[in-house]
Amino acid sequence: QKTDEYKCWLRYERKKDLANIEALKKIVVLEKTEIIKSAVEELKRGILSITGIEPEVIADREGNNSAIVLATVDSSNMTTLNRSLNNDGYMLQSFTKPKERIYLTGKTDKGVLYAAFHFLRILQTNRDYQQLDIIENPKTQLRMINHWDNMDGSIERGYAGHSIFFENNQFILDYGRIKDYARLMASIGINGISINNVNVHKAETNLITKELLPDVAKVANIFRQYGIRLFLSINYASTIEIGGLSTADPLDPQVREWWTKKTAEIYQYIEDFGGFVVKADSEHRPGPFTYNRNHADGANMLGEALLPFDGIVIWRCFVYDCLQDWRDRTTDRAKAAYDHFKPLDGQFLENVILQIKNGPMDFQVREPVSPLFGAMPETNQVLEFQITQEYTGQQKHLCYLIPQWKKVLDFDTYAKGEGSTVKKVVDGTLFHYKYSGISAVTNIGNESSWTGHILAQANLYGYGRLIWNPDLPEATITDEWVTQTFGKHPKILNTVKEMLADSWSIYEKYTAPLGVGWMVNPNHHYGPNVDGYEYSPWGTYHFADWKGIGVNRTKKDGTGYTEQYFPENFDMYESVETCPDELVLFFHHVPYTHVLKSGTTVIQHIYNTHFEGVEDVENLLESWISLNGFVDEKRYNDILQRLTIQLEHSKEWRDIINTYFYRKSGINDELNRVIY
Ligand code: GCW
Repeated sequence: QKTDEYKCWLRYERKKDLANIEALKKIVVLEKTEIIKSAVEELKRGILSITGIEPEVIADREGNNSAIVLATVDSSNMTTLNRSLNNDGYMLQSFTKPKERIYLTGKTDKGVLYAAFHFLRILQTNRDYQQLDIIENPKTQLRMINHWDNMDGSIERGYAGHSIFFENNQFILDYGRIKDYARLMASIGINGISINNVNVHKAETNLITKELLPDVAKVANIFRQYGIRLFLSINYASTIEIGGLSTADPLDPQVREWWTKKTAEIYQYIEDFGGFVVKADSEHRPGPFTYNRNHADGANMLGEALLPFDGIVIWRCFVYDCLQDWRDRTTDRAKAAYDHFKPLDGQFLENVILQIKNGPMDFQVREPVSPLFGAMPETNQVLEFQITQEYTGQQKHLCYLIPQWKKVLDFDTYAKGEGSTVKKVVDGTLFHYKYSGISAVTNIGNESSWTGHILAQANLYGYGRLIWNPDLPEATITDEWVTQTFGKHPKILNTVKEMLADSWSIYEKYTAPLGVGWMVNPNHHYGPNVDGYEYSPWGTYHFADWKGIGVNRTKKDGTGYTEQYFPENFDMYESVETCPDELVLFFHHVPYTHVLKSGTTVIQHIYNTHFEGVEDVENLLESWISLNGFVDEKRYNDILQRLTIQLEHSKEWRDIINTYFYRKSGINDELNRVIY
């Protein structure tokens, strides 16, 4: 028996008022494909669970029966619909006369599957299913999930157990679990998943060998039934590690030939293989720099090999000097991705896509948007988010990331004048990219809840829903998730919704202030340590001394990072007057007595937010306790436990940060609260 926490938002809770609906008793299928089979299976499962009705699959072209009708546009002769639907799009329509018919029509069979999940969502969230007239097209083309799973079973930055794919350097092949995973992902529209860590070590380098490809293919087979293409992270130096060559020079003909053959071999096992995800010349991973070649040379070599098969290269831009000297104030890690990649605009093959982290540093609780978005009109771009909460509480703390991601997607780059938002860059419309999309590092593992913190399921769900349509309001996404996960009681809905909505800003309050980031313990990145990364080689500094804090990234007398933005944003960030408070320490070094736009000084802001943050966590805990009896005991207790830990650890953050700045600045808290 699968638990509620395992089923996540596909619980399909019983709804008494839906017990006797004619249309749910029969399913008409006009076309049979593997994916449509999955759609039928899901409808049967969902309808049975929600209504108690066991639908029967029948053939009925004429419409003599009340039924749900599954078809692609072509098989249903609705070819006029073709114009309104993109590749993964679909239509939901219902009629009550003469028979109750509910049409789930996809442009392709994938659309049919998405329509089935949408219909089940309607039933679960008590929306009217009798007056459906909905056309849905995903706005984002590549809707990807990246795993950082290693073959030994560990997950880099994983906070929910071990890998669901690997253990002891072998595939687990728990088909049931992988299938449930594929169902969850398809239900939110994910269409590509890379299954292994971008740091490709020895064991994972072998994923593209004859020994392991049969197992990779088995996972791909499951994904395929749910419209998901499988991707692999590859080792840039594979020609040396497993190819018997002495070089990985991308312009060496032997190297190129090796990749061409290797790629063809992969497609013999997996006909719809998605392609390669590549972390090269980054954090000690090999790459083309060794051979005095650039990233375009490296990426294009792989692109060429994948081109005949419609495969793509997802080349990451997380490239920077991780052996910096902290005394060197001219090197700025924030500038690195832009400096490396912008000059290469237009030099990449058509099936190469650059994957760019949302911010210029590394998934901090607050960062500006990476200036690379919008800066490369001739190069396909994919945005990378991090669902796993590496720097946002590691699934011990509640931190709902949808508000953060929405801010990124809505950010105006001004690349082509006003309205050149990040979402328009990565949906491909601003520059007419051939490929574009959004990726994220997943937060799942093999724990029964998939995500450790049950409320972190909301980040996974919300990610899929948001990238399907970046214009979806946060509240819509949250409502859907809460209702499907915990049922429709208004008290639960309102309470959980509010908890989620505030959680990112709460987390920000008691951790690193005003956009400066870091201040975590090195390596594992959990818990406060103000100077943890201060004198380290990673390029992660706050430059706090007794007078002030922050990184001067201005053109005027700083690192010049601000210049990477288009003029409107350059102006905003360059001047401390117009720089938004929440990022002021990211862009400027200011005295502790600097007065923020909010009217408080930096030092007082630090004290205030850290005290407030802990009080807010107390309130989160109170809110949750008020749901005792409204949520099943297991999930109630589990979440209670996490919130209790969060409260403890937020106090630690408060005290360590406040003490540090009190001692450094010597300035008292205006309210004379206890600072150690
Ligand atoms: O932030 C760093 C993480 C690494 C990660 C790297 C990356 C997979 O701490 O664990 O490596 O980012 O994104 O490549």
